[in-house]
Amino acid sequence: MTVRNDWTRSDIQALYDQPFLDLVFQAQQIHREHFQANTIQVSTLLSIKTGKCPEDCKYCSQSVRYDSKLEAEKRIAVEKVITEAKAAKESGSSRFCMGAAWRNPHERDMPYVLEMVQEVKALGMETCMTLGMLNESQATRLKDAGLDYYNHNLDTSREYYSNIITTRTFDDRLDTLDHVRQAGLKVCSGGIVGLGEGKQDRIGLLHELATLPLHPESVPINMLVPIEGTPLANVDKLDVTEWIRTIAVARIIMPHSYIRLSAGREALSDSDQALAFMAGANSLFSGEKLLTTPNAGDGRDKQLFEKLGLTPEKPKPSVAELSTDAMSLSA
Ligand code: SAM
Ligand code: DTB
Ligand code: SF4
Repeated sequence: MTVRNDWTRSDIQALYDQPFLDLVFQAQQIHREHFQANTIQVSTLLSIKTGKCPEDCKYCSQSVRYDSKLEAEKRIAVEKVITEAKAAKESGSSRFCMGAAWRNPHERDMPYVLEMVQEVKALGMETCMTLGMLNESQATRLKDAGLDYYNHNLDTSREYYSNIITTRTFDDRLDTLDHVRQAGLKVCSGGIVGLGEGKQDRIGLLHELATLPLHPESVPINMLVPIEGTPLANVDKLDVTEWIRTIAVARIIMPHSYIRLSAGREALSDSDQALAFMAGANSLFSGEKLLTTPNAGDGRDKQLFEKLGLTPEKPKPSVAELSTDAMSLSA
């Protein structure tokens, strides 16, 4: 099947509206044509600068505008990041994703993040960052330092967007994605469901992602984690089948992309998670914490993987491990 960037909203709506089991079945068939079955990519997140973000994203614990009771922290030391990255690799994670509560990185932050990328990369992990908006030069410097992925979500449909964020526009987000692509970085971009949006907005988000000039290599589909003190704290909970439908449609229309079962997984039963994998999700965040909220945790994931017969994708060997191997070969 060729990759299409010309999906129409009505194509996507027709997929979305199928009987649930037909949709999940079709998604699993497409999944198996493009990916190894029963294999899952595992990423670990770390917040490198927490809280006091000037943006007003209504779902977020880190916005300075809401009283979420989150304790803000200054930039954490690069050595601490490396310790966490090593532990993540040890527990089977292949990608380390570093997030900062910034509108965008300031120039004074660039040496800090560039050093971090170089050091995490040298461990043999894939690197990912999510630092807010990027200009072209910042994207290029991150790429040159060894960054593999940049995460920047569209979050929701263009129509619903201004109900959720007013401090940056939907087009600002598309501009950042363009800078990331132009720099040769891989794109991680998805959104959130359960923000009080309608089905048309979930379809609109999927449509925007699947009609980008190139599909994002990685598509996180988050479910809102309601945060006390934020405007979305008490929004009606979205039925989990709507989340799974969104995942299944993403799998069908972006067949080569990793679809990530992202924030909100902690609240899912093992069988709901199994259904999401059946719908084509093949990536997740491991570890006890996402950026600021609790996550499923390694122990629970290990049991889940064993129960379902899932194998995590292997982390690559580090530069140090490769040179040790080379030395033992030549000895
Ligand atoms: N500050 C940067 C930015 O917004 O680009 C990076 C970090 S931000 C926390 C990354 C993404 O996490 C957001 O775009 C949103 O999709 C997701 N996210 C944040 N808070 C969430 C929540 N409470 N529930 C679900 N997803 C959330
Ligand atoms: C993404 O789409 N989800 C991750 C990652 N990209 C950076 C973040 C989820 C954050 C959930 C709320 C929190 O822990 O603060
Ligand atoms: Fe800031 Fe990112 Fe949270 Fe928005 S999602 S308030 S930009 S940390």
